Amino acid sequence: MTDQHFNWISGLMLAPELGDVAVKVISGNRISKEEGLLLYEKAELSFLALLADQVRQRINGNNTYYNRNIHIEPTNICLYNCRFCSYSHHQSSKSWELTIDEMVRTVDELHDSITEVHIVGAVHPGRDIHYYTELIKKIRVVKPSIHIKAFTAIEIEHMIRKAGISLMEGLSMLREAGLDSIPGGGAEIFDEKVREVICGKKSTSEAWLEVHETAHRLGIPSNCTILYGHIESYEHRIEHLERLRALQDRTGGFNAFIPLKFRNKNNELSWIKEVSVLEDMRNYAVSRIFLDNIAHLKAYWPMIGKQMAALSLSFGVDDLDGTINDSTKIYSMAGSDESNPSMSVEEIEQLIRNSKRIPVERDSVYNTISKSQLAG
Ligand code: V47
Ligand code: SF4
Repeated sequence: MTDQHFNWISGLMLAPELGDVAVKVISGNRISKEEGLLLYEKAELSFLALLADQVRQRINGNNTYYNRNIHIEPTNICLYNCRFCSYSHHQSSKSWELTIDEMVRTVDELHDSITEVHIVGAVHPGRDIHYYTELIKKIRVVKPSIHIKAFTAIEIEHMIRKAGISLMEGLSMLREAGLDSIPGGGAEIFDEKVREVICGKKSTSEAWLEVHETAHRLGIPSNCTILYGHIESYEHRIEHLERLRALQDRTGGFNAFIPLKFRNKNNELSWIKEVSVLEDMRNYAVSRIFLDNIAHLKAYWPMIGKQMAALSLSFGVDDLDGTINDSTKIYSMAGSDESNPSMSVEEIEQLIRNSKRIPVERDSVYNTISKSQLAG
């Protein structure tokens, strides 16, 4: 810790225990669950921003990452009926499913500059792993080098269970078919009592963690998420982060953490008021400070809107996901701020430069594809 840091901490009117946390964070030491909770409950937002910024700067310098991707949602027909979900056929007047040929055609028609296809949909009761390995293999044929990031742990657990094989066998099959990584969805909140209320029938937290741990052991990296701002408490959030941090200590397989803000339109939890933007920023900052072993913190801009995503860069965020196309229904139906989520490379880079950060186009595992200049 430098003299400048010391002067900065001494100059703040802090409760002594917050001063101790600040010293730990600035010295690059890990904070405990209790200290994480203290930050959620007691710390001023400006203090959190300063600490989160220190961690972001240490891990990622001034780089802010994005990639060129497309989202495909295969179906809205779902075995489960999560109460926060606005997307599944239970909440909609229409059930729909894309055929393998339709999805492959979408990928085939993509411009070559798209580097990643992200595939997440509902848990279709009739589709098992053989269906999905065929989809991946066919995508590989038309775009051999595209990165395929597909299926939440919940979709994976169901497709493998339905086929009556082990997780290790199923994930190996997906990898051999061409799956490159796994997105972070389906984690929601790990506390089983809260989970029971908001998505009772869905796979357990243990199952979610087991899918990711097994994938990491097979060399398949993944992302992780939290769904926050519904009925959970700060204790539940810290407990969730702690379980992710512990898994990351064992495997190192998580690339990025993505906090997903609960949106309340058109679902069974619509009576819950959405949390404020200040709360979103508090959550980004505490996540950045607590998850010292996950390199990237992603703001999923189609969910919170472009302006809030820009603001989040001052609260620990270093990744804005991708340029994305306009087919993302999971959030638009839940009331996200972007009804037509797409951003051109020029727009995303300008947004990053306006925050005095360096735009870096990345591949799906955070290798640099191109790096722009700060000025602009
Ligand atoms: O698991 C569903 C969330 C997730 C709502 O890995 C909702 O790069 C808020 O996997 N309000 C799926 N959230 C999304 C997902 C994802 C998204 C972006 C990036 C990545 C990545 C993964 O969407 C679900 C659930 O947590 N969700 N409904 C809602 N009403
Ligand atoms: Fe199905 Fe996913 Fe919606 Fe739950 S969140 S009902 S698993 S589509």
